Amino acid sequence: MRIASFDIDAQKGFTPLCPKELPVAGGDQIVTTLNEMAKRATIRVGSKDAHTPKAVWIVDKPDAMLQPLSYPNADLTWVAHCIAGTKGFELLDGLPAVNDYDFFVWKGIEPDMHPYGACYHDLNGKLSTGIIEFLKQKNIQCVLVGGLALDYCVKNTAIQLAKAGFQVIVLLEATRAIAESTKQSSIFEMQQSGVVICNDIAALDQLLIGDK
Ligand code: VGL
Repeated sequence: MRIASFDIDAQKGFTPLCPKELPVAGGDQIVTTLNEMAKRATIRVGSKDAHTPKAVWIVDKPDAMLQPLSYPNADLTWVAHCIAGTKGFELLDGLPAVNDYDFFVWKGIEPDMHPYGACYHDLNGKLSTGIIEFLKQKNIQCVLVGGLALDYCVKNTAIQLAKAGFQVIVLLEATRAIAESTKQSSIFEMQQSGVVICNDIAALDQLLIGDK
């Protein structure tokens, strides 16, 4: 089977290293597992949030977050995170340099577009980032998924990939959720879309052996 490994938004802005951004508990502890995951794949791809300080969805305080907006492609308010050129924009230490990935997506560059999934620049699955086309061109059948955060960008990317026809495996040890409640509902939603949820590398290896 042709396997790709996808590091979704594995950026410092989603970890306690950047407490003023969107610090996901344990977000900085996924690097070893992401690197192990990539050893099971022939192709490694990644994405980053690449936001502008002028984005329309930025609010100053965490308690003003998650308020609905009426922009077609920016649905909620968030505190500033992963602003291009800042520490929060950097990949976690221990991951490859961006240039060493086989394909890379920068998303959320437009001030009024805040996509979650890494496969499309908009919220409606219209404007491709090119990742699906790249994976298909490389004859990839299965995509291993990890990164940050499970309940937003990882979930949406996994579902987009499943809809595009890939077998998708989300490795829980390689991701962390912003909140426990949305973690459980996200796992359910992904499973409803045919995504396989796997706890750790040992379980992933069992699954991959079974698929051979
Ligand atoms: C994300 C919330 C806001 C994510 C991005 O990468 O999961 N979550 N922006």
